[in-house]
Formats: sequence, structure tokens, C-alpha cells
Amino acid sequence: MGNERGLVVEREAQLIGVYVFSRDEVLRGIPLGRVRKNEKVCAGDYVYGYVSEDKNFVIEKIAPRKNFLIRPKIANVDRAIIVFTFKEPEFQSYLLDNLLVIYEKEGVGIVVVFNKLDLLTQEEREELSYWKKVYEGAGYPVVFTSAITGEGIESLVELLEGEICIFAGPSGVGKSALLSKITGVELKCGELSKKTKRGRHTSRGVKLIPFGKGSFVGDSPGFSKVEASSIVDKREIKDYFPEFHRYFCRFPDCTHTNEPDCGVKEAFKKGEIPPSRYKNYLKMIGAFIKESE
Ligand SMILES: Nc1nc2c(ncn2[C@@H]2O[C@H](COP(=O)(O)OP(=O)(O)O)[C@@H](O)[C@H]2O)c(=O)[nH]1
Ligand SMILES: [Mg+2]
Ligand SMILES: [Zn+2]
Repeated sequence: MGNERGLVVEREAQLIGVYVFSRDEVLRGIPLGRVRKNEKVCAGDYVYGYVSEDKNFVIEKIAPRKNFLIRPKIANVDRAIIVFTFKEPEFQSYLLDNLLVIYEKEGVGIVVVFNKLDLLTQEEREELSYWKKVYEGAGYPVVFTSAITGEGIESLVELLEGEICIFAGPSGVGKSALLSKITGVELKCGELSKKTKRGRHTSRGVKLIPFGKGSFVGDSPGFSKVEASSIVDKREIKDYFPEFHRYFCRFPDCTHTNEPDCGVKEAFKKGEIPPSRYKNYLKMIGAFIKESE
């Protein structure tokens, strides 16, 4: 029996890596039979147990999770760094808005990053500042970065607060490149595969890397499609658009579609809520508004 505390930094099939706080090292985790039966150990899990004679970490207990993300699969995330690019690959606001809803629901702190700024012309930079305003207006910190020139890296590091931070976003946007830059740990960066247009050589699971003072950052494989409505109840989705809460609607359960005296729809019409945010919301819930109104 023991009560050493550890953090699962990696889970790949039968291999479990546990960072043991008292020793500042990663050992192989061996879950006891009863742990194995009850719940699957996952990256981000805080575990309790002891170090065996052959230097394995015997997991006796998994601490209750404060949240659990499925893209990537990881528990107890304090902060998600959502990385996108303006081009290569082209920015998709619908994908970003879906991710924001999912992370908002899990109560994760969010930072939005636009990477590969080195590829942009002055004109494109200006176009991108429109999107910066959109997401800052929704309440998120937005950082412009380049893993090549190092632009914005310092600002990004300052935003890596909390114990567990993960980098998420589509394939090929530079998540691994940014993480390598920040941690100094060499991570495999995938070229965009011509055949599949997806990143190659990327790891399948999350791996948390110790960073700074008591933080861990995790790289994650990318994805090309996420629908918030497959995870979050459609009626709840509006709650996870922070800027909608600033407006008042006649009905407390207003879906912001065709109800009378809807403050959100009014704000959209006045241009206070950006068209993309409102339209992506409608798309997520599968609704249409009557244009004549
Ligand atoms: N020009 C430019 N290329 C980058 C930047 N960051 C990453 N890349 C390249 O984009 C490709 C995908 O990067 P990677 O880190 O594997 O993306 P991930 O799939 O999000 O992890 C690689 O060829 C990187 O070298 C950047 O800031 N600027
Ligand atoms: Mg990667
Ligand atoms: Zn409304």
C-alpha cells in the first residue's frame, strides 16, 4: 500500500507512463486488477499508489476526474490551446466554433492561436485581424504565432497556466512544431500527406511533457471534423457561446432562432455578434431563421 501521487502522462495500449511527483521522473504504471476493472486509466489521470521494487508505479486508485475530453482523450485539462492557421490549411470557423463549444462544456480554459503567420502577406494579416476581433469579442485570448520565426511564442508561453495544458486543432497547423519550440523536446512534425491531406507520423495518443513550474503540456493528433452536437445536447449549445449571454431575450429558454424579442438575433442583425458565430450556431443546432423578419 502507498499514497504516492502520480500523473498519467501517456497511455498507449498497454503502456502507461506515470510521472511520480515525489521523484520527478516517469515510471511505468501498472494498474491493480480492481483499478483495471472499474475504469480505464487515461492520460491526465491523477493516480495514487506506490513504487514497487522493480521501479514500476503500482496504481491503486484513480482520483475523480474534473473533466474529460475525447478529442484528444485526456482527463483533468486546465487549459486548451486551440491552434488554427489562416492558410495551409485554410481556416474553418465552423470547426473552431465546434471545438470551443466542446471545451466550454468541459469547463476548460481556452486560448486561440493562429499559427504560420510567416506565410501571410500584409493583406492576409489584416484579414486575419478580423478573426482575432471575432474571438476576442467572444472572450478568448487570441495569439498570432510562427513556429518558424518565433513570433508570438513568448506571449503564448505566458498563457500556459494551470497544471495540464493541451494543444488541439486540425492536422497540419503546427501543434507539434509549436510544442517543440516551447518545450525544447523534439516532437515529430508531420508533413501534410498528399494522399490523405492529413498529417503523417503523428502520434495517436496524447503525451504530456513536463514544462516550466509544475505544468505539463500535451500534443495531440489532429482531426478534420468535429460536431459539437454529437457530444453536447443541442438545447445546451447556446450556453457555450459566451457572447450570447450579454443579451436579453423575452423567453428564458430562447433558442435565438425565430422567437420574438430575441436579443441575440437583434445583436446579430446590428452587427454586434459576428455573422460567422451566429450562423455557425444555427448550423450546429440544425436551425434556420426566417429571413423576412
Ligand atoms: N511556415 C510555417 N510552417 C510551419 C509552422 N509551424 C509548423 N509548420 C509546418 O507545418 C507542417 C505541420 O506541422 P506539425 O507541427 O506537424 O502540425 P500538427 O499536425 O498540427 O502537429 C510541418 O511541415 C511544419 O514544419 C509555422 O509557423 N510556419
Ligand atoms: Mg502533430
Ligand atoms: Zn434569443
